[in-house]
Order: sequence, then structure tokens, then C-alpha cells
Amino acid sequence: MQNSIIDIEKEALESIEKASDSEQLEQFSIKYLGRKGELTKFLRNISSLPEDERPSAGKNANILKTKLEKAVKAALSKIEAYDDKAFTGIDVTLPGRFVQRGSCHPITQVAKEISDIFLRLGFDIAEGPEVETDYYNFEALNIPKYHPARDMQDTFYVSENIVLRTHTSPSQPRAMEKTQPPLRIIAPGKVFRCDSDITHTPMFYQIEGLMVDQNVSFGDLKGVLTTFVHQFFDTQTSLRFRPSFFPFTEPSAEVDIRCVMCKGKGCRICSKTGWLEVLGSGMVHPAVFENVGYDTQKYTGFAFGIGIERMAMLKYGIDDIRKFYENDLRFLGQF
Ligand code: 2NM
Repeated sequence: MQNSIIDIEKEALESIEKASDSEQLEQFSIKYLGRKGELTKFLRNISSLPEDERPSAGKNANILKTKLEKAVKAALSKIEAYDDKAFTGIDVTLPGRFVQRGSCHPITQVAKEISDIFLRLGFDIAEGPEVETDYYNFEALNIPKYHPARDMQDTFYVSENIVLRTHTSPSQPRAMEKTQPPLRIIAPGKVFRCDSDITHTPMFYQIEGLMVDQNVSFGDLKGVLTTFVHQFFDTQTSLRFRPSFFPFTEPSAEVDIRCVMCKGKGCRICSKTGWLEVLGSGMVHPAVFENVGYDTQKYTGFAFGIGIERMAMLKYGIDDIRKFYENDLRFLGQF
């Protein structure tokens, strides 16, 4: 009887080795381990053995059973890895599935386009935190206490002296404190104002620029901003500089361009004026230079601020700023 178990083992292991697909293995399992299988029969017949042989025969048969089950499992996973039948779902001659390519968000694209123009003009990129101190967001920029821009209705306050920056200008006193002139920087990034309608979102993007050196004049400001508008829109676009007010510049000027839609005839986009306001600018107020320790007798500078969404809307004829932030792929996929 002990011999017969050794025979079963030899025979079984050989046929496992030979099995070339999962069907053969299944047949094998039935033949040896199934309800009427050889090993099962052997176990069932143990009671007919002489009493002294029964314990070791039972023990050996059970050891073999475990061994065979393990061998079948191992053989099965090997076969599955190579089994031709497992690959029937793939036809390598078919064309591949189309994978839709992603693209940069239109605001990211326009921000990069604007930055590239200024980088070519020799400006460097300066950055600062989105959660900013009251000092850099207001005080350093000559925006006094009780100025309307500080009102809770416009500004998101984190605590008494911490705000979400309302413009990217605070990056500039931060940069000026670290570097003496000459300085040419742009500060792109997110800004936050408590405002929401078809031309305002509570978060939007700005690029503010600053150039400081000896003898920087309003003429330099006009030259740089004219070059910018000509490169961003086209060289036929005319500009006008209109007097304005900002606490951090004096004099200050708003820059308008000829309406990109009607070319000045007057339409809905330009409210029949023929002009579109595109950015704010001015000569940096001496108080700002004093706050960062620049010599106001020696240096002058100009600064400007551009709203990125507004530039993107004018360039692509988009009428509602909120479209940028609805994550509708039918809209975003067009850029
Ligand atoms: C604007 C308009 C005019 C501006 C000024 C400064 C700084 F830090 F140099 F004082 N940064 N940005 C500025 C000037 C921003 O945005 C409409």
C-alpha cells in the first residue's frame, strides 16, 4: 500500500509537469484530487489496511494531497502567464485606442505668453506668498489705514494683520528689500477679492511689472507698454494713456487700446466708446521707495498691473469670466 502512494506521487507530478494548458490541469485535478480521484480513493480505503499501517498511510496521503494541491496552483499561475488562450482579447494588428491629449488652461497659456514678452524685454520673475501680511499688501505700497481697498468687502482677511493678497504688487517691495537697483521684475500669480459677477471672480490672475533705475521716465513706461500691447495683440493696435490714480504711483495712467472687435467704431464690447481699458500703470511713488530703503534722489521707476483673465477675454472674444473656472471641457478643449 505504501508503494502505491509513491506511485501516485510520481505519476501525478509527471503529469503536472506535462500539462500545457489550464484544461489539462483541470483534468489532472479531477483524476487525482477529485471526489472519485486516485488519492481520494486511497484515503477512503485506508480502513481496509492492516491496523498498524493505517496511521502512516493516512499521514503520507494527506501530505501528498497538500503537495499536489500546491503543485497544481503553481502550475496554473505559470500556465496563465503564457497560455495563448488568455490573450484572445488582444489583436496587436488593430489600431490603438485614441487617448485625448490634455492642454494647458487658457489662463496658464495667456500668463505664459505675457510673461514671455516681458522676459524678452529683460524682466525677471519675482514671486511672493498668496497669504500675505497687511504690511506688504497695503502699508509698504502706500495704501494707508482706512483706504477703501482695505474694506472687508473687498479684502479676504485671515486675521487682523494677515490677508489673501488683493494684488501681486506685494511681491515687489519684497524683491526691492532684497536687491538694490537696477531692477526689472514681473510678478505673476493668483490674487483674491471679495467680488463675484460676470466680470469678477473671487480669485483671478494678475501680472504686475516694475522697473527701477537711474533716469527711468514716463517715456520708458510708454515704450515698454506699447511694445507689450503690440506683441500681445498686433502692431496695428493703437494705445492711449489716460490720467488715473493709484496710491503707489504718481503720476498714474490707465492704458486703453483701440477696441479689438470694432476697431474703434463703437460696439457692445467697448460700450460704444471705441476704447478698451487693459491695464493700470504709473511712476512709482517715492513713499514706496522710502519703505524699501531706495534712494529717492537717485532712482525712479515705473510699475504696471495687468489682469490676465481680461487679456484672455479680449484676445479670444470671451464674454463671461466665469467660463474660465467652470471646468467645462467643451470650453477648455478649444484652447
Ligand atoms: C497697478 C497699477 C499701477 C504697481 C505698483 C507697484 C509697486 F510695488 F512698485 F509699487 N507694483 N505694481 C502698480 C502700479 C500696479 O495695477 C493696476
